[in-house]
Formats: sequence, structure tokens, C-alpha cells
Amino acid sequence: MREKHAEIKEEADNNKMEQKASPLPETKMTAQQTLVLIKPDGLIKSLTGNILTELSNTDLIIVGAKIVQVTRELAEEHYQHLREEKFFDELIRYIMGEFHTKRVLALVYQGENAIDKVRRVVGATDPEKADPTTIRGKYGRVTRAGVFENVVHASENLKEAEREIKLWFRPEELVYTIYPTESKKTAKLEFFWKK
Ligand code: DAT
Ligand code: MG
Repeated sequence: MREKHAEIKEEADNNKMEQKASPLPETKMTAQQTLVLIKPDGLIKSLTGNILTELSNTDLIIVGAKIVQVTRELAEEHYQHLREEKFFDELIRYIMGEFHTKRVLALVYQGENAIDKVRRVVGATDPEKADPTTIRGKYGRVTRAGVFENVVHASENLKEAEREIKLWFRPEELVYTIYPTESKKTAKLEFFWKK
């Protein structure tokens, strides 16, 4: 059994080396990556399909996707720039799913000018001010408690996109990585499906 694990680990290491050697076989080096989160209100309202359809109107490709149970640590790190805001605690509880469902769908989109293209489709932060043809304008709402339930997150700029993608995804979870990677041997306990 131990040998089998070693084999799998070695295979993973080899894949990682391959990924490093050819990071972007299908797109130009000027391509950007951006993080999109379908927030718990988007999931509980079954808006995933609609949101993905809106995003597919861009010419961007999905290079990473996973469903996440957001911990307080991840939520606070993601929204670190808003720590001093009076709505911070509600915001953290919202993204952790306390008002809807404890799931967030995290996606990385890639392509030319990806950050602005996605932000345009997503719309303004306040759903009441967002253009009604945008995702937030169509599906978002502001609660009486003042929480912006705006359905999706999208990275604001290059620096934030890099910080957020590195926070939510490990290199091997993306089919292409535009950020340099390094490998190191770890003694981490890993889980596999029981045979
Ligand atoms: P965006 O999500 O458009 O990048 P942001 O980074 O300024 O906006 O804020 C992150 C989230 O915090 C936002 O999606 C909703 C919430 N938020 C921002 N400003 C708010 C406000 N004035 N009242 C309530 N929630 C707010
Ligand atoms: Mg933001």
C-alpha cells in the first residue's frame, strides 16, 4: 500500500514538472487569469448555469474549478482589505454560507484582458446600482441588514487576481499556471479512495 502511495506521489510530481515546462500551450503569454466565485446565494438560488452562460459570452476559458466550504480563515484572508469596514463581519458570514448554503464555486477564467471582461459582465458591487443586464444587476439584492448579496465575486486587478488565485487554488488544480511554481517534498498525510 505504501508503495502504491509513493507511486501516485511520484506521478503527481512528474505531472507538476510537465506543467512547469509548458504553462500555456493554448494561449498567448499576455493572457490574464482572474478568480470568479459563485457565492452561496448564487448556489442556493440555482443560478450556476445562468452565471456560467453569462460568462461564456466572453471568449475566456475556464482553467480551474472547484466547490469549496469556506473557512473563516479563508474568508478573512480573501476580504482582508475590508477588515475595518462595519459590514465586515456580515460579509464574512455571507461568504461562509451562514445565510444560504455552505458552498462556494471557485473558478479561474483565462484569456486576453480577462479581468476587465469578467468585471464588465459581473457589474457594479452594489446590486441596486448595477446595470440590470449584468449578473449582479439581474440576480443580486441588498438585504434590509445592508448585506450586498451580489451573487458573484470577480478579481479587480492584476495584483488582486494573482493574490486571490494563489489563495484559492494550488498550482496543480489549474490546467495552466501563469505564475511560476516550485516543488518541494512534503510529508503531508494524503487521503485516497479506499480500495
Ligand atoms: P467587489 O466585490 O465589487 O470587488 P469590494 O471588493 O469593494 O467590491 O467589496 C467586496 C464585497 O464586500 C462586495 O462584493 C460586497 C461587500 N461590500 C462592499 N461594499 C459594501 C457596502 N458599502 N455595504 C455592504 N457590503 C459591501
Ligand atoms: Mg473586490
